[in-house]
Amino acid sequence: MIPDTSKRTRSEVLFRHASKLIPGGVNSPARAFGGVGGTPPFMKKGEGAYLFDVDGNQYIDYIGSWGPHLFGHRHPKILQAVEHALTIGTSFGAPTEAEAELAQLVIEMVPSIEMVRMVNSGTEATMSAIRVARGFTGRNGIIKFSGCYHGHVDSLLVSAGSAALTLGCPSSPGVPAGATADTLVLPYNDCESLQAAFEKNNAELAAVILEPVVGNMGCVVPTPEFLSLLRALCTQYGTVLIFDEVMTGFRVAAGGAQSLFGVTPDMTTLGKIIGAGLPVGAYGGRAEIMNCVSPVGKVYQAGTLSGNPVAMAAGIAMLSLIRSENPYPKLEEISKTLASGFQQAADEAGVPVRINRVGSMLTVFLTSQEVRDLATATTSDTVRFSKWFHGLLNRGVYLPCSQFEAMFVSAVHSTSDIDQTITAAKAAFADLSV
Ligand code: HOZ
Repeated sequence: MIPDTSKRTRSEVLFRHASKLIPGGVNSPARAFGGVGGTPPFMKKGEGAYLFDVDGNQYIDYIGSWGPHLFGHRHPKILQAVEHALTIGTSFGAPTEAEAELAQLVIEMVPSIEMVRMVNSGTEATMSAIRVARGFTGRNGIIKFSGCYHGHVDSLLVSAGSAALTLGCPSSPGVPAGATADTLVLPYNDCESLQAAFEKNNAELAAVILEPVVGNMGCVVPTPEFLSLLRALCTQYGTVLIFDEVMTGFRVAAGGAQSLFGVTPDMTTLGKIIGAGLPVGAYGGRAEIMNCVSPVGKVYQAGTLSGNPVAMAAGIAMLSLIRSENPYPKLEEISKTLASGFQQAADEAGVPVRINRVGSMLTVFLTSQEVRDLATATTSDTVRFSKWFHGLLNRGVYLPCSQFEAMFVSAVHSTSDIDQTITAAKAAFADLSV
């Protein structure tokens, strides 16, 4: 039976109240429902593959806190590790053994990382990686790709994806022109413009940064030619290749997208999963580059809460679980079933869709065009997407609230969760023709 989760009176009251106190009622714009309209459900609790809102509704969760809940909410091993850490202390501002333990796990699991520095968010990780790449090369230029989002770093907040795109501020006011003067924006997957940009600017280019599978304009998959050209050009011109694996790290494979596609970046940024839902980010790479970071080198980067003992404990538990459980075959299988169920449901309703998927990251684009970059992603019918999204939400399925985000499947989604989602998707697609 499909549940009815359309009554959200308490959430509406809380949202109105929060909106008087917090801009837009939210602490991060992506969750404000700006791209789909309506009121976001206020959550009371997560458990396994489910979220429960303050009105007593239960949802099958495909956001998983935008990526980190690879094993669902409140996995006992993660809770145990956090509870133990709490008995020791919440923050010392001094080194602890757990920091090297998590660093060791990251280095062993991600092929290109020889040294790593912990920070508190993906934004901090990308901001720091850019600074280090500039310090290492002595150059200022950066290439980023339109529709990729690397957190709200000034120099990268140009033609950005995620909520910046959904809410119509891909290049934000408040970012001085000087901050982005050295940022060159190119279309994703476009080998010709990449080659031309390097021919013209190679002496200036400190770094190229990209999401090696994009999540922030919806899920967009890189072509093998694009990735290998990137690697070749960066090697040829001494430019630092940065893979932003904040979403893909430990998500698409234990070694991230770089292990999946067999391309080795010089630096990698991580987030989400390495904190198991607590605020952690990290950046790492070749030792030669990482040794530029203070206090060994002169590139300054710091943080009182970096390497926080509670967050480190959660991260160690998460990466240890990944190693012991190897969730990827199951994630692949259920995500594939989900994607083909969505496709069949759309076909039956006569709704053109394009589904992009890499492992447990996927997006249903409401367009008939192949989606390979921002221009093709934005051919999607966002009005129809909003209707489909609400059709699912009202039937107990919680998807990312924008056409330009990826959904995440967890290893604790059951066959019956997937079946229920497909049944709800069918009904929501059928609503579109009404
Ligand atoms: N940056 C996240 C989506 N790509 C959204 C973060 C949030 O609003 O929680």
